Amino acid sequence: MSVLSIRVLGDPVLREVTQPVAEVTDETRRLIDDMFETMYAASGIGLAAPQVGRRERVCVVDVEGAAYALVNPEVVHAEGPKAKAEEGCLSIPDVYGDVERPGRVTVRALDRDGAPIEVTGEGLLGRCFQHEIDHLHGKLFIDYLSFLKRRSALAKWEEEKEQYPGFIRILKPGRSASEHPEEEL
Ligand code: K2U
Ligand code: ZN
Repeated sequence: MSVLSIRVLGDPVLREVTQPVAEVTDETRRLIDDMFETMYAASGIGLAAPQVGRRERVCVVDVEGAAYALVNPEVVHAEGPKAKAEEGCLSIPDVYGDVERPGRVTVRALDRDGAPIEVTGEGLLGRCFQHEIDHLHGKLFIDYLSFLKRRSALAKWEEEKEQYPGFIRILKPGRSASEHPEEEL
């Protein structure tokens, strides 16, 4: 398994709509495993394939130990009172904003073995499902911000992005911020 580099805002791949996976193969499983390792190295709770420069419709999630590999995921049901919470994105480091989303969603997908699954998530898990599935359709959390808040977020990103030449964020294998807070990932 490998820790991959993360593409950051400005890389056009983050705005592309991903391709459905026709068959879950060993190559798909290798991508999934690398995405989990990359997500953990970045102290994330979710990661979508475009964030590592890939165009397959695949994402991974791990919220408080509830870990899912989702191939061709789609939200088939959204309900409950809408909830607003602050979001960030591994592809837009150090930029945050409040996003309102349905409180509970049901997602249909294929798992790492290609078997159909249906999972319902609420709270942070439900939000993560929605954030990652948005990535697979070229949508980012900043797209939900008001005009003024998006302008402010993008102004901050104009400063932050200088740290990521080529829109590439390099991570250190096997390290998460919590283990090495003194080091920049
Ligand atoms: O896709 C990503 O960039 C990973 C996102 C997933 C996410 C964002 C907002 C809300 C829920 C999930 C995060 O950057 S992972 C970082 C993180 C860690 C703990 C709690 C929230 C976000
Ligand atoms: Zn994100």
